Amino acid sequence: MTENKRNVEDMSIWEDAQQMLRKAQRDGVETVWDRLEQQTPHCPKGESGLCCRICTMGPCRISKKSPLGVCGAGADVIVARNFGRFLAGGAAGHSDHGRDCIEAFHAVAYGKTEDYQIKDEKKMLRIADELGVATEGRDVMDVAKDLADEFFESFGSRREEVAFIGRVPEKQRESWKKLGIMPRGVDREITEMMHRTHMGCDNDAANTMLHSARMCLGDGWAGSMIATEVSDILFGTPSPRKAKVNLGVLKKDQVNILVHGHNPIVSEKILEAVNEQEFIDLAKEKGAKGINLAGLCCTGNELMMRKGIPMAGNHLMTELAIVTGAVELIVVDYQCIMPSLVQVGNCYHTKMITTADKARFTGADHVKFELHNGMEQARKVVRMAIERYSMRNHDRVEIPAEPVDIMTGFSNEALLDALGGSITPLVDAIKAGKVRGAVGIVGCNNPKYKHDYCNVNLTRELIKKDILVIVTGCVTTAAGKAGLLLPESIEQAGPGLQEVCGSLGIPPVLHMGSCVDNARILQLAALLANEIGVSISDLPLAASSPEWYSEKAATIGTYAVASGIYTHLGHPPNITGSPLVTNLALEGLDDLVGACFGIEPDPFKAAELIDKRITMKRKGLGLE
Ligand code: SF4
Ligand code: MSK
Repeated sequence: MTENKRNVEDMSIWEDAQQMLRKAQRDGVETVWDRLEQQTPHCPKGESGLCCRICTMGPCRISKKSPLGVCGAGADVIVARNFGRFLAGGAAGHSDHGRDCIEAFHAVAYGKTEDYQIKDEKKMLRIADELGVATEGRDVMDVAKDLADEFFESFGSRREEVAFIGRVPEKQRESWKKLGIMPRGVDREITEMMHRTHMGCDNDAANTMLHSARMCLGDGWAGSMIATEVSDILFGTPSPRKAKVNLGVLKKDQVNILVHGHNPIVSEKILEAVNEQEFIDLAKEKGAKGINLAGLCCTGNELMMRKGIPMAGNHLMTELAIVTGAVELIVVDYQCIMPSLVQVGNCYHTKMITTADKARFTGADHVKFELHNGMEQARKVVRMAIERYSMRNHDRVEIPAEPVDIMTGFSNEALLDALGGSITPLVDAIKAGKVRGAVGIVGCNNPKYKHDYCNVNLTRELIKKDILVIVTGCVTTAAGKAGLLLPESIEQAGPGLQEVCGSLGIPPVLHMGSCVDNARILQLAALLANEIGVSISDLPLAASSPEWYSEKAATIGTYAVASGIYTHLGHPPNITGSPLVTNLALEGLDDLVGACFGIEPDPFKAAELIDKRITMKRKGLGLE
């Protein structure tokens, strides 16, 4: 193992992370920060998007000396193609997650599983009405069957637009049609991106970028939105509740199980199993005081939003959670799960269990979850965790920090409830300047940054400026650990936001869920725009992903921009090798869709940048 030159204090702002980084060094465990050091400096051609591996006449690297690939493609085309494929990965991830949710819903509707049920029938009927599925006088399961089919249709290739487009303000829909970026089907747009970027197809960078926008809109307004809505139908629509966050949620004297990944289909069953008396008794028989379930990343967000299950950590905390030496088993579904978790687990007694055939990890045990056997498999996994408790070396256990309280569960339904049933009070607060605007801070961690430094400081700076912040994904844990997800944190907000949130009893930073739940933010933006009678791009809104790393985060940023929401990123995607693509992302898209990207690694400067944009939009609405 190479020695890391960075001090642990420079790696993360958190005490629990720093303590575990020191322990990892003592225990000889390699972490993501060590491997980053080994990989640095990164290949400049890859970083700027100038390496093309699309065919075997190449690979080609573009430089001043050789400005064209073997086929004649130049920097702009190569960068646009690479970026298009990068975004396709993100759109596919979210949307395939969405498809898995529909399959579960379909199985429930057709009586093919007893392990899953419709938990929010009211929401299901409301959405059926919204999408034109007949509900009047019909059996609920018949409605569910038709609604499942309707959802599947949004993934196909025979529609002119995906199902939830009706939520988008009309003026905006018209402009998407004119631009040719109306998403027709989730799978269709992803497939078309792969086709367009095959050698010898779309050799016009701007045209490829427009299709990127269309494909990402398909993710935001269909793949992700369906994932969110169906998860609510199957597992319940989140409502405000208390939870706890950081590594302190692990329990020294209990069997600790971590759930990691994204889709609640597996984790909800694990939660049910850990609460079964048979297993609690078994854990006690083995010398533990009970079974403790905690979440990581977005699966953690899903369980926390709906059930108040504690969150152990975000992306960069996943290895460090195992380093506590207190985790018997980590069970994963898919996305954002570092392959290194198997090796880190091997340094302790932690077993990793995979559950999806599409996300297997060499060295992990595979317990395949299917819709007809979810509960049976969950019981198997929980039993395995309990059996491993006797293998724990208690001398190597170190659990840092006391857990921090948070308030979670702000679905749009919950937010509307808090507002008294209508969006009007929020619109009034925006008009009065008490809430100057709203920003969704979303996404990941990246070891290139000091962990959570930007996520936390940007959030703090924005609420000071009377800007309501909504968090999802891994930013949630950052804001939570900083104490910003509690109503008491209004003291850190500007006077207007203090007044509004104080009167509603809500925090100035609202947790809206996981990565796919960014669709909730789109829906909220559309609600606001429709209430005021403008396009989303006219609103004083922004999005930000300060420490992003994943393809999915770039896709979210692109659907936010294409939907008219200015989006700040801490660092650019790998597009800087093409001035055309970079200019389009940073400026040109503004003329087309009313929003663009902004890049700024410093969270304090980023807050100024976002504030400027919000002020401009307020002026445009005649509000300032
Ligand atoms: Fe090179 Fe063109 Fe093939 Fe890309 S598509 S690898 S630029 S020859
Ligand atoms: S898990 S995409 S690291 S937010 Fe959704 Fe976190 Fe980013 Fe994955």
